[in-house]
Amino acid sequence: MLVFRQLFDPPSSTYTYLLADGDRGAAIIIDPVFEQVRRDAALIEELGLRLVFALETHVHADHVTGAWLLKERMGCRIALAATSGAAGADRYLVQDDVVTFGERNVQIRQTPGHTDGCLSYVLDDRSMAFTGDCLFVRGTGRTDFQQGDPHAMYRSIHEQIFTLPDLCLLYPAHDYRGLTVTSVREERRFNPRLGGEIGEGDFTGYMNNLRLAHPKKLDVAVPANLQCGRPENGVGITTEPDWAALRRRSEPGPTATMDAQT
Ligand SMILES: N[C@@H](CCC(=O)N[C@@H](CS)C(=O)NCC(=O)O)C(=O)O
Ligand SMILES: [Fe+2]
Repeated sequence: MLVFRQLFDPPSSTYTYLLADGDRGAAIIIDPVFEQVRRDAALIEELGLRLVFALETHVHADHVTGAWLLKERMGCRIALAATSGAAGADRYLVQDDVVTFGERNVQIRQTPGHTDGCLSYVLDDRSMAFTGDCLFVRGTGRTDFQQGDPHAMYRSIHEQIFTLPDLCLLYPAHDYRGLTVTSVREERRFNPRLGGEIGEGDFTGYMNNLRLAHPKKLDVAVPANLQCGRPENGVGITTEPDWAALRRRSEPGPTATMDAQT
């Protein structure tokens, strides 16, 4: 049985994905967010899973990854693209590599365009793919910084994503309007930037005129993510809350009480 959870970080509109082989207990997490590590670790523990890999779709510019912190807490390994330029990973991935969790796996497709080191992860049965900041629901990632290249993105989408089965579900790294998932067939038909008969010239013209403001966290996020989210000298970021954890004193029921742990 496949365990699948789509998690959300509201400040950065980032989706994090948890996938596991429910029978073997082995799990991977794609694009964890630093500030959400406590939530994600609690979920992994509650579900009785063992996190084997934290995977990045790319070096993010808008939030700090939770990969390093998850490795500290849960002993997982970190993997991202060989072309990412990031230090501190345990494995550097290239086209057609396979990351295994239990008896399941994801296969790597290089999908540059938003950055040089963008990867998409395709589930073994090709029923789902995680497209990072390459293809969004009815949109795409931007191509105006971090080695962005709309020509490369156009080729990545057509050659690496639109060649997946029509019904393959596509899960992006962000959505800014509340949409959660799409499919190859939907995006081929309805994506306003490259659906239907839209050619490379129209796509690149559109992308070169987006004029978006830079992400607010760009200056902090990129250097941190080039170290897989490891704080400078491995210290300096508080990971524990400054409030007391709750501990149940009796079984749930009308008389159950919850006390602050001291
Ligand atoms: N306002 C957001 C911007 C986030 C942003 O630029 N996101 C990138 C992905 S890292 C993107 O491709 N955005 C596409 C878009 O906003 O259309 C922030 O400050 O963080
Ligand atoms: Fe990004």
